[in-house]
Amino acid sequence: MPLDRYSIIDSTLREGEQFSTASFTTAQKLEIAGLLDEFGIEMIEMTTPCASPQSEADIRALVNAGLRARILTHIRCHRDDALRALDTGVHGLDIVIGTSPLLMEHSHGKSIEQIIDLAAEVLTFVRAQAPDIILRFSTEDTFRSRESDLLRVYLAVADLGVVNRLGVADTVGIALPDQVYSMVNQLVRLTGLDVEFHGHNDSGCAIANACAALQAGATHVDTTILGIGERNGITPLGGLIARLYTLDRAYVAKYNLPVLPRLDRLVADLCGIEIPFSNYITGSSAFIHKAGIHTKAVLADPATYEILKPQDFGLTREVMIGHRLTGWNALRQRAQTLGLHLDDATLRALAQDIKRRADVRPMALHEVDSLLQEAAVAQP
Ligand code: HCA
Ligand code: CU
Repeated sequence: MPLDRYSIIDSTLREGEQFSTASFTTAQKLEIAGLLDEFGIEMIEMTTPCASPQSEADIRALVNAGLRARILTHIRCHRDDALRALDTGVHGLDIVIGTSPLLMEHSHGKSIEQIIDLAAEVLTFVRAQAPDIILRFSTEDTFRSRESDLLRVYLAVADLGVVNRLGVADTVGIALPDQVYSMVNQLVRLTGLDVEFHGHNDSGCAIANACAALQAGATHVDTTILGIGERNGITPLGGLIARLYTLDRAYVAKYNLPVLPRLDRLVADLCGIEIPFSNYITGSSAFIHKAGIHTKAVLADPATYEILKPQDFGLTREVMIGHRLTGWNALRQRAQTLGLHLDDATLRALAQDIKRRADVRPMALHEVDSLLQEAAVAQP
C-alpha cells in the first residue's frame, strides 16, 4: 500500500501566503518552518523568488536554517524563473503550467504543443544546471483539462527522463475522489514516476481527494496549516492527519503529533483568525462530549464515540455536564473527580435538578460543582 511511504509537502509558505490575511515576515516563516520540521514534515514549499525581494531572501534563509525538511520553491514554467530559483540554492523546484482550456486562453495563451515544447526546454535546462535538484512538473487546473491533452503533456514530460515527480492540481476544488483516484492511478501506471496531489477545498472534498490520491498510488500530498490558501484553501494538514490516522494509526506514526495544535494556533494567530470550532483535532469542540447517552458511554470507554485519541495530540477530552441533555453518569464521574461520594439516588435527583435549571440557562462547571458539594454536605 503506497500509504506506507508517502510524504507531505507543506505549502503554508506558498499556497498559504495566497490566503487573504496571510503575510509572513522572515522570522515568522522561520518559526513556522521550524515547527513543521519538529512535526516531521518532509518538504516545505515556498513562494517563488520572483514574487518580491523578501520572498527570494526568505528562500535562502530557510535553505540555510539547517532543517531536516527539504525546501522547495514553486515557479512558473519559465527559464528565467528557474534560473532565479536555482540561484537560491533551494533543494527542489515545483514547476507548474495551466492546461485547462480556460487557463490556456486567459492565463498564458499557449497551445498544448507549445506547452510541451516549453516544458521540455525548461525542464531539461534545469536538469542540466542542477543534476541533483528535486524536480517536479505539474499541470494547473488538471481536473478541467481534457484528458487527452493531459496524457500528451505528462507522457512527453515523463519521456524527457529529467523529472522526479509529476503533480496533479485540483486548482478550483471541483474534483471528486473517484476522479482523483483514476487520474493519479493512470499516471502511476503509465509513467512509474512519483505523483503529487494538490487539492483545493471549494466544495469540501480536499481531504477525501488527497486520501483518494494516496490510495491510487500518489507519493506526495500538498497541505497547508489549517488549510489556508487561495479562496477557502486546500487540504489542511490536521485534516489529512486525522483522515490517515483513522485509516491506520501507523500511517502517521512518523509524525510528532502533539506539535499539531501548536502549528494550528501559530498560524491562526499570525493570520489574525480563529481556529474554526469544527476544525479537525484542534477545533474547540473536537473532543467535547455532551449528550447523556454519549457521555455515559465515553466515560466507560472513549472509543465508543472517539476515533481519534486526544492524548495522542497532547489534548484532553471534555465531558459537559451543565445542560439539559445531561445524564447522572457524567455527574457521578464529576463527583468522583472532586472526591465526593454521592449515592445513586442523590445523583439521579441532582441530574433532574440540573435539567430543570438548564432549561432556563446552561450552567457553568463551577455551578455544577457547587450543587454537587451542597448535595454531599446534605447527604445523610
Ligand atoms: C494556483 C496554483 C496552484 C498550483 C498547484 C501545484 C493550483 O492556482 O495558485 O503546483 O501543484 O492550485 O493549481 O496552487
Ligand atoms: Cu493551489
